Amino acid sequence: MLDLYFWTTDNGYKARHGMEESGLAHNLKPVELPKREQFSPEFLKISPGHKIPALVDDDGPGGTVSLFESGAILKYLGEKAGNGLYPDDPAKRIMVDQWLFYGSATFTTHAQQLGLFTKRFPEDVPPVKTYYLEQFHDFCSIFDKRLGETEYLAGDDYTVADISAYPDIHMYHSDGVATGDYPNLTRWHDAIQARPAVERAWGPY
Ligand SMILES: N[C@@H](CCC(=O)N[C@@H](CS)C(=O)NCC(=O)O)C(=O)O
Repeated sequence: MLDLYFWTTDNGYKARHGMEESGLAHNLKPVELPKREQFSPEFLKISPGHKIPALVDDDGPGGTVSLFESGAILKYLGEKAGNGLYPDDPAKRIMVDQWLFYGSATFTTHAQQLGLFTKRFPEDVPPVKTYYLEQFHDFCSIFDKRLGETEYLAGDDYTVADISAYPDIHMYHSDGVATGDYPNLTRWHDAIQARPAVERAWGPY
C-alpha cells in the first residue's frame, strides 16, 4: 500500500494529482502545516527537510520505499502506474524530465515567492511583489509559447510534467493573475482542470 503525506499546497496537490492519475490504491495522510505537524519525529524520519509531499510504498523495488520531493514522487508514481504518465520511450523521457524539473525546481519555487509576498508576508513590500509578479508573467509567457507548439508541455502526451506545473497556474488562474493574455496556457489549464482525477485530487480528503 502507498501512503501519501500531503497538505493543501501547490506541492501537495502535485503529488495528490499524480496519485489520482496513477489509479494506485493509497492512503492519504494529511500533515497539517499550520499545526507544524511536519516537525513531528515520525514525519522527519520520512522527510528530513520537514516538507510535504512525501510517499511511503511498502511494495517498492527492493522493499519499502520512502521518498520526498514532488518531482521524484511524480516520476515514481508514473513509472509504477505504467500508464504513460512517465513514458517508457527514452526520447520522450528526456522531454518529460526537462519540463518536470522546470516545473518543480524553477517555476514553483518562484511562484511560491509571489504567494508569500502577495498573501502571507506581514509587511507590504511593493518592489518585491512587482518583481515576483513580473517573474510569474514571464513563466506564463514561456508556458504559453510552448503550449502553442505542442499539446502538452513534454509533447503530444499528458505527463507528470504537466502535473508538476498545474497547481501554481491553477491557483493564480483562479485569482485572476494568470488569465486573459495566455490563450494556449488557458486551453491547457482548462483541459487539465476537466479531468476526473483532478477533481478528485482537489476535492475533500
Ligand atoms: N521542492 C519541494 C518543495 C516542498 C515544499 O516546499 N513543501 C512545503 C509546502 S508547499 C512545506 O512542506 N513546507 C513546510 C516547511 O518547510 O516546514 C517539492 O517539490 O516537494
